[in-house]
Amino acid sequence: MTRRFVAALVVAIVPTLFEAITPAASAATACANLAALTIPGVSVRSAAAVAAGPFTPPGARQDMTVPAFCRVEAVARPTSDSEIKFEVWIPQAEAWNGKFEGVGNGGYSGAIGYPAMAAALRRGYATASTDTGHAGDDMKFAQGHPEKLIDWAYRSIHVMTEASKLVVRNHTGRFPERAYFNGCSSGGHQALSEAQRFPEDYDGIIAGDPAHNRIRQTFGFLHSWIATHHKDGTPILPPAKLPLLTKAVVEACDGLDGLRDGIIDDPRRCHFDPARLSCRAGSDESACLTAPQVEAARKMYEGVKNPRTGEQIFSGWPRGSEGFGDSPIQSWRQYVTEPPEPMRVGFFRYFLFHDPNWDWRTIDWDRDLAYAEQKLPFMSAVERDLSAFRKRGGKLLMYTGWADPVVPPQDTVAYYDAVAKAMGGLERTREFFRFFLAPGMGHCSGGPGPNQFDTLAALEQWVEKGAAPEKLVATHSTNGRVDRTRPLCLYPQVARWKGTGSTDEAANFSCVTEAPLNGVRRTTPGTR
Ligand SMILES: [Ca+2]
Repeated sequence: MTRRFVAALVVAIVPTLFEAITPAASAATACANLAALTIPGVSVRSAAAVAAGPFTPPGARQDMTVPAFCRVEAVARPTSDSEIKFEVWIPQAEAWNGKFEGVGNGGYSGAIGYPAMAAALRRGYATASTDTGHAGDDMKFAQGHPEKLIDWAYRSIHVMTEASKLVVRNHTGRFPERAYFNGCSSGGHQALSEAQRFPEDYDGIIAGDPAHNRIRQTFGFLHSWIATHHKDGTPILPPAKLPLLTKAVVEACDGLDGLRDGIIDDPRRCHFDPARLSCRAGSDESACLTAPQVEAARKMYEGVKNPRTGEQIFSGWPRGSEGFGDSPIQSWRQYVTEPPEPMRVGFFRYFLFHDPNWDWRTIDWDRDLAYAEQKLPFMSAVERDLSAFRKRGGKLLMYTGWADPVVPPQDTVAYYDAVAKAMGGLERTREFFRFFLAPGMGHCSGGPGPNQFDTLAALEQWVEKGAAPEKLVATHSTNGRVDRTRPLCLYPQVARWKGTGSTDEAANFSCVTEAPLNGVRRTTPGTR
């Protein structure tokens, strides 16, 4: 053995020994050493201490303010075709709360969720996020790459979670005491997938507006696009007609919950018919709906049925979600009326039929749905039996917006009802899985209803202190100023004004159980 080689060996070993004996060693030194980690199937690309202050994530236009942390960039390759990029951020020893928070993605992602990681870090969490195994939101990534589709569907979050806990352990000298997952939209899908498939990964899971009924949701998008476009692909419902609809819906149904506050508490109780906005002969067509527009809106509310069996394939979108805000995602614009082709048509072209020229006009709602559910069942996360997650002591907190224009809340309600039925009833299910609906909230945030609330704080209390959340207090802000607070009640309870005091203050509301719905279809069958 040459002297130089021995010297190199000593240099390589000494920091490892030093770190093992004194876990509170200089964060900068220990962080850089993480580059030499040898987790099977994982390559660490870089490990470096980041100073407190402004941090500009890759690809971002704006910087974020962060506390000092150890930044680890890594790639996981569970299969030869996998390339799952992820990052692990670990606070400095004195700032670390001893816990880990995995954060979720949006859409088909292909991007690490830096803002959510920064939020976790500021709360003292070690945190991780992944690009789910490909770059960008384009669905072509899975063309000829079935393993990459599995990585996106569920594997990336799991391998990120397992590897990240090891990275945290090797940096701090101990595994996180608790692990939480927090995601909305596709992140909500990931959250439910973790509870169903990898119950050991997380002690507590937050699933927001979950797009977990993915296959049927995609059929729902296709149906909604066809319903709102002419055969030549031109839109039937122009942008200006959407707020017109919401305004009329709210006028018609706001009072059904007993309080005229601009919010429809439960859109399932609202049966507004768009024909009430029908244009009369000679009327100004900008302020009314033409016959095709009335028909398009009706189909949006009705959802898609199997023409052979009559089965409801996927629920329609709720009344009140048509156009309640200026942003395209605060209306049907982003996912339904504005895309030049059906949203997620790539599912059919690249995932299902392997036919890049597939024409949406050829859809067979019966045969093609059966084929999709047979070929790609792993794309959805609709398992109702959560007993493994319950058994390990896991806690699951789900929420959604009653005015969500992207993921219909009726489908989320249907999933919770189905789980409650499978898991021994509502009371037994609430022991580990609680659901909160936010009236007037859009997709994950925004909307006329109170839409900001701290799910992580509630989940921490539940997991760590055994204090199960009975309600969440939500706020609504205008131009950064809170102008209304309201409790979000434990499903199926609803918030009712006590009859005195301001209707803008949560303290003046109580959570009550309402009479069950009559004659209203409550569930989307076949969510499995
Ligand atoms: Ca109301």
